Amino acid sequence: KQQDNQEEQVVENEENVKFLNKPLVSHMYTADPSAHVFDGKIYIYPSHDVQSVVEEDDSGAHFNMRDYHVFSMDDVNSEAVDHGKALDLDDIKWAKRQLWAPDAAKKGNKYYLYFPAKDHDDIFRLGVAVSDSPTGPFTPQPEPMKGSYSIDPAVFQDGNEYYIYWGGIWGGQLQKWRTGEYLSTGSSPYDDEPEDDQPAISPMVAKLSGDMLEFGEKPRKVSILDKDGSPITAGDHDRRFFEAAWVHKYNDKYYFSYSTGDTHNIAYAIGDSPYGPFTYEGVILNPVQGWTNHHSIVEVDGKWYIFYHDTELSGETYLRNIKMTEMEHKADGTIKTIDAIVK
Ligand code: FUB
Repeated sequence: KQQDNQEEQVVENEENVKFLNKPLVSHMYTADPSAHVFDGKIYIYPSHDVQSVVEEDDSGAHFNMRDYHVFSMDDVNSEAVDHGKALDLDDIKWAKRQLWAPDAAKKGNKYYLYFPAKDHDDIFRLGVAVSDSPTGPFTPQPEPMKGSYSIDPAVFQDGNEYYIYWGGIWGGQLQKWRTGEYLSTGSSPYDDEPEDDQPAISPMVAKLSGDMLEFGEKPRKVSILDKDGSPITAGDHDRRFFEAAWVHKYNDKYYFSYSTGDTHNIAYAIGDSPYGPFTYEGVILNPVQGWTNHHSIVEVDGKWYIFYHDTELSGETYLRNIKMTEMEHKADGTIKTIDAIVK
């Protein structure tokens, strides 16, 4: 029965051929698309993947990105327009390498680009850059956000409040911050993880300060719970948080979605507050081509869309291309699982 349902969902999703399996950008490699509607237009803030001379390793050092471009779309059926370089690594004093998955927010007439990068000690920090335009250029702050660490910032606006979520394990270093300090017990990114039967490492959240440039409060852990109220465990690789946090609100519920990393799902959990706890519900997007899976979810003209990436154009896991497809909330508030694998 469950299999029948899954097949039904796949067939329904295939009807949206307009969106499926079509790279939105093909003149350069793009990944980790964070999409927003600002002033009636879709803006996409992706990573800019490049071929690197850095050798591939388990910490993802070969994802050695050096700048960001911003793209816009007039509507979901129009082409993604490249607005050129919006921020360059050379202009970020504190950052040494690896400009990973960014996000953006608008407050008043200003636009804020949030991004992770390794500092000069090779520790991931989060930075902010500011612009008067959604497409940049963005001027980076001279220092990373105070007390920030790890990767994949995502900003969610709820009324007048802005919340920043972040974190990623393994190459994203979140497991090294379990004590509140950076502690590395070994050279492998897999060191420092909890035992399999212990609660998984939690992503983090904090309200942003009024000026959007710092955490406005002490960061909190985001709990992802099983239906019985117990935390998802570190050994539960099909469901535990890995990276790529995103939050959207639907019918007054908060949906926390994320990548499960080595099991390649975009999974989600539902809660009653932006701080959580969130109860695990299921998979939004089944594994796509390539190792990483990273998404954003946005409402455009009353319909919901998921932006994601795969490796259709290159076949290389670190040279990705962004895509989008429609996403549907069912009457009971759960989300239909999407299968977007390139066949
Ligand atoms: O793009 C570099 C990293 O790969 C991102 O920060 C992760 O989410 C994964 O997509």
